[in-house]
Amino acid sequence: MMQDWWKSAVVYQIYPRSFMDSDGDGIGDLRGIIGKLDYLQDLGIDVVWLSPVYDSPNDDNGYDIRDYRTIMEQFGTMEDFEQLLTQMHSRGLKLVMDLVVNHTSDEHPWFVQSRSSQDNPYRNYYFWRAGKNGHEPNNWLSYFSGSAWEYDSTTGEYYLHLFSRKQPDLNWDNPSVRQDVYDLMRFWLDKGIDGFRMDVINHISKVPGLPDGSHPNERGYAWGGDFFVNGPRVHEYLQEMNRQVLSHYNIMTVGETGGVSPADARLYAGFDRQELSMVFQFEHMGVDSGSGGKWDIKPWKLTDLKQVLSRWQQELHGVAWNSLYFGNHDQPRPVSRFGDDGAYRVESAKMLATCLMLQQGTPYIYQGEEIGMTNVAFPSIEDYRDVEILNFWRERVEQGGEDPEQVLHAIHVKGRDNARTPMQWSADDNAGFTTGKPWLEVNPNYREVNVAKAVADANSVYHYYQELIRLRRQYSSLVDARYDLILPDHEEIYAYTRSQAMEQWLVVCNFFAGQPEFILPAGISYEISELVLSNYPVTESAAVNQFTLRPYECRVYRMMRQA
Ligand code: TEU
Repeated sequence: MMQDWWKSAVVYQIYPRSFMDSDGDGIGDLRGIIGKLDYLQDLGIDVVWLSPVYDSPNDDNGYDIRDYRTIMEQFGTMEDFEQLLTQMHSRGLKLVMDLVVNHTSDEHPWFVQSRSSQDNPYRNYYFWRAGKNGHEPNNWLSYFSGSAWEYDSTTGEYYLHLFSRKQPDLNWDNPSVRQDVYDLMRFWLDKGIDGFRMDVINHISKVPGLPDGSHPNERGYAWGGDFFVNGPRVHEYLQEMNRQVLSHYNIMTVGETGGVSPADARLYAGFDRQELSMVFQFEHMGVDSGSGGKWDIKPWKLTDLKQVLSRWQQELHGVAWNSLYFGNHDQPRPVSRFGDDGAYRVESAKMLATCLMLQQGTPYIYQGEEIGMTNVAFPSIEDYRDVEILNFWRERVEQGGEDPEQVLHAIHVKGRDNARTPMQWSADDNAGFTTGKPWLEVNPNYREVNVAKAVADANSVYHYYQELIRLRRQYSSLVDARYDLILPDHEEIYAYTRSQAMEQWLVVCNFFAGQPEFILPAGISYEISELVLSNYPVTESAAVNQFTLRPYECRVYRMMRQA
């Protein structure tokens, strides 16, 4: 098995709570996933990234782990897990688990011990500090609204939680923490899993002293990311993890690293770094956010999106590996965010997939993207479940007195539950996801948008994804060919080439409903061209030099130069 098999792989992310329920409790589970492995194999993906399935009180739907070595009861048993892994491997599918070790659940035994007394051996597994002048130890904001500190009356001190108050941050400066994490990683790797997605892994090293963030808001709180994002010892810890654990297995790792630049990514995922295989960057996820962050919605510009993605392509080429994604369990649905989820849902979903998956890097398909699932706009905050959404509502509406309609609109556009509505399998009740009451309501468009309908329709988004995945597998040049953006200033067309030896790919995507003229820039020479893929019927398939694009039209040409 090649050491870097993940460079040519296509990954499919499963959010288990919403994928398939086998026992009618309204919550997805492992046996539900087992029942859908043929579907995943037919799609053509190679790897499944499985969001956390460990025991958890589900304050953050499994990203708050209470026991790293047992399966969450709602998801099934360890025997179910081992059957899932065996059945995936028998189909040639690989399984990457979600490693959440920046923090645990506050119900994890380590934290239960740690909070019990100031001299407990586990006290320094977490960050405990005395208050300052009647306030929290510093002014950091949590990602989930409010202070990043929670007062605990048992010992009269505060503990740090960058996320929910039920997700206390682990103290990675403590060597015992690191060894216990490495042990739990080996527990799963020795079962035969094929790697880890590492949750907020670039947050594990905090600046000593935990200094205040600058520019506090009117309530006195500030972004503290300067003191925990890409912290002072993060590479030391990841290189130690690689030496002691990762390098002993033929696996892939992807770090979730919000706040990294391409230069940072070269340190985390450089071919010569012995840290991670690749990272998830977030710059392109910020093109529609203003200075106030994700909830400060601003119109996005295609030139910004092209500039960000192209910079990542060029600055990692040949030195580090890239991940490619538009969606996941934290992001709104791409077809609603960057495409058209109305009249041109099918065309724009295909176009977005083409634009993304033919770039250099490992593509990640989030469950439902392959059938063009869309955002949902529930009428009431009562319909939402995500801790980030509910804390945002409480802070802005209940405490801040802001306009509920405006806050609900921001949730409709950017809320994480957009991606967490149950997978839409059929037009049956609850979209065939469950025979019970779903933990989160199904998107009302499931009768129109579902797997059964997509598989039966040769022109569906699903069959187009199959074709795209086949294309990547057929042409190895798509793994290593160099990416070059063309028409950088065009506000409607995203076009790029991928070049290797005498072969050149031309990918042309119309991101909007207009009908712009594509003109091949001078200097791109070729002798032979072949239209390999498109999301519309194309008659003048040879006309690669100039053609008019239809709404959300994309075309892929393979061109050859003669020696
Ligand atoms: O997300 C980390 C992260 O950066 C999120 O705060 C993300 O930016 C935000 O959700 C976008 O609105 C990881 C997991 O993917 C997320 O599901 C967890 O809630 C979080 O860590 C804490 O474990």
